[in-house]
Amino acid sequence: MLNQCVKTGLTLTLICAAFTANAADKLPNVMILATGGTIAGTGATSTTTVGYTAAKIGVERLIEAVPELQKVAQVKGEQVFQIASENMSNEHWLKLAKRVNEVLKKSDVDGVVITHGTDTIEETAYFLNLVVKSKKPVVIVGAMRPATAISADGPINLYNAVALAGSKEAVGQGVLVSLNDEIQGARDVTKTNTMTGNTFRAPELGSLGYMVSGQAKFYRSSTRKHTSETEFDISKLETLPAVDIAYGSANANTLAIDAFAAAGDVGIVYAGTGDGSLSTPVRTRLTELRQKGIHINRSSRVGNGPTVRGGENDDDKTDFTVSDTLTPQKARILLMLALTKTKDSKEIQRMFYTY
Ligand code: DAS
Repeated sequence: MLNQCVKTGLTLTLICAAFTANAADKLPNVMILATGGTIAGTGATSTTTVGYTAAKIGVERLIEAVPELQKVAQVKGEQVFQIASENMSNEHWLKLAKRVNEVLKKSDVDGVVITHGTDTIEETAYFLNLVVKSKKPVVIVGAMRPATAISADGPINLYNAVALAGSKEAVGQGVLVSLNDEIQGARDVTKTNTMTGNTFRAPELGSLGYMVSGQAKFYRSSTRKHTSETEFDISKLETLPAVDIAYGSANANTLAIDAFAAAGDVGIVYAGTGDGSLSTPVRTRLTELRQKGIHINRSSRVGNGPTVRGGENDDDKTDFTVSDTLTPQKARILLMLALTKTKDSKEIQRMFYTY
């Protein structure tokens, strides 16, 4: 009798093990590329939610801290950088994008998650949205509280990001940003609050959907080209064209744009007031710089609504382009990539209406 029980027990164990192994085989394979930020941050106390140190915890510890990840994907981790994202540079982006494209080419990778600081997450997301050559999901995730804080949001954000990156629903949706149970598109997402958990919004154009108990629920898709439809190729680039942003205000002068020109910039994005308005001295100087060959993109500091061609400036006459609804920080990204392809203003403007 005892023998029979032992045999039955063993058989059941083997069946369960086979089931578990079989179920694990059915889970998507998700690669986590870690770059730093608050999600990997540590604070002096469990109530320290600002004034902590970002980029301290390695990717393996981030994964260990969320054992539930194993229920939604087969996860591997790689530490690409360990930086606070205010230090993200064009060179970091090129290295990260090349690694993402390399990983996504692997047949045993179904999606990628990038852990990232929240300060420039929207910029990295948009850059990757324009240079990743795959329909496979790429989800960028951060946290507004350090890993050491009470109710740290990193673990649930990481769980949602891995579930989203392994989901069929996210395929072909472009690069996504997911925090706070929301799914945001790379083109329109921006950080709207310096401190709170719901900071990532697409203020008027809206999020794409929600993460509901680890399930991706999409209600919208981006209308602009991205990822597998992009015309940009960074695979052979070691640097990006020098493009900087000048910020408009009352009493605006030309000191910043003069400095950019003197430094050899090939493009300047001007974050104008209102609909990309330029003070007279700024307009005069930007027109002169355009005539010297520097590409000028008129954007707006407002944060919502399109900067419209011919609205506050005769862009045909000055040969400027406009950023449409892109924020200045995203217009810089598109202008840099555009200048790797063309110096023709009409072609550049087409790109701003395409991506
Ligand atoms: N300094 C911020 C950054 O790394 C911390 C964060 O919010 O992630 O972007």
